[in-house]
Amino acid sequence: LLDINWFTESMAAGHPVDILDRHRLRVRTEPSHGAMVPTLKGYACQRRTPLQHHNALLTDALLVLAENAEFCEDEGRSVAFRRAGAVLKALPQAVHKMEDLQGVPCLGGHSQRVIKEILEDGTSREVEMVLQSEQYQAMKALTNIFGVGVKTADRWFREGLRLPSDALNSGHKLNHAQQAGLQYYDDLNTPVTKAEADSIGQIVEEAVQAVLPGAEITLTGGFRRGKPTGHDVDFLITHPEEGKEEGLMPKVVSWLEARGLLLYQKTNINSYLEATDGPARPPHNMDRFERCFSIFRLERPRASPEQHPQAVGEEQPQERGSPLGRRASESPGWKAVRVDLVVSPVSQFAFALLGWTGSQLFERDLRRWAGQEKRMSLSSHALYDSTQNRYLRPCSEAEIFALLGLEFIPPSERNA
Ligand code: DCT
Ligand code: MG
Repeated sequence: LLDINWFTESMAAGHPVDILDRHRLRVRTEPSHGAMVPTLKGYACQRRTPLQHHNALLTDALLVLAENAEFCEDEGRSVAFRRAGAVLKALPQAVHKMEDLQGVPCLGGHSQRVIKEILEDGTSREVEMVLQSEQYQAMKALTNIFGVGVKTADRWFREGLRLPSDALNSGHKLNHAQQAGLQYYDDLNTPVTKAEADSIGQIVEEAVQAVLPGAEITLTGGFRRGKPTGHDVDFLITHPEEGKEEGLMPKVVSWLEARGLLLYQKTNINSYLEATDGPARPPHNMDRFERCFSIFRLERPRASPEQHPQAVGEEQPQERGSPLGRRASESPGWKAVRVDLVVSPVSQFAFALLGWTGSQLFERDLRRWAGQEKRMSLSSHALYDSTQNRYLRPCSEAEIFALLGLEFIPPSERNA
């Protein structure tokens, strides 16, 4: 006789189920012939996803399709390709044939066709076509401008703009973020290293201690997950005494500006109030912490002439598409770096830390798991249990995972 709990758990774990006849079901708990990992689970927050994985050829291809779908404002398709890529990152070995993927969840028909073609021919025609397409290349270049989202880039593309320099010469009125995005385009599209993130961390630490002794800063985002580089540096700031953190950001910003360390900044005030906002998540899952989007002016460590041979007279080529692009030789002393500063009251710190550590897909699946599997609502501020009609008050990331009925996944394995 069937133990229904065992059966549903096996289903949830992704084991294939065969219907033998109307009285008998068989759950295949052993890998069927050739299958590698039939037990990978369907939500990214149930899986361990290391930074280094074995299927980069496939995940890079799926990422191109995900980006392209995003450029076409087809979020559903984009997420489907991202989910397919994410599940491949969690596999313990390289995929060589389609049978290796038996029992692996999250692979839709389109993703499977692309994977099959790459396994057989080495490349996917569709991916190659996207990479060659004028639209993809232009959208990529235009959305790489800080301050330019998909909607703006799409409008510009329809008007005939292709390169960042076109945006500059088009006569469009650009907002401050876009102006900064164009001015520092090359630097902002050069990955930020961990060493640079650490240097910025020291500056932020000094600024924060100067204006609020006892405040604590934590490096979040990709660097907390162990990435060696990132597109920006994310910091979370709090103070062990609730309320002390109020009004902190403008003071930190003033301290930094007074020392000429900021090339750009825009601060949003904290607008989260549990009593008025309630457990529903705001649109686009944006949190409502006090947040500063900034561009730091980071002094470069002095290099000896051997390390920078071009410094002794050689011209550096200017990159194609670099609009106001400073040449490295024009201002070799510093680099523009995107930095996000977020202030959280200590009572919300665990949620903020979990929400700001990512990856984006890991976060998305945490929220989806909470809602669909647990009837809870998770944000970067709070966890609300709709069954008990009350907020739960965990004090650490580990407690949040436990309340959600999930095994704790450390940051280094949240790279979905
Ligand atoms: N985040 C999220 N949903 C988004 C955007 C961000 O949950 N739509 C969270 C997860 C990561 C964190 O915020 C910081 O965002 P990014 O800096 O964009 O991501 P990252 O993982 O730090 O990537 P990178 O290393 O390129 O900065
Ligand atoms: Mg980041």
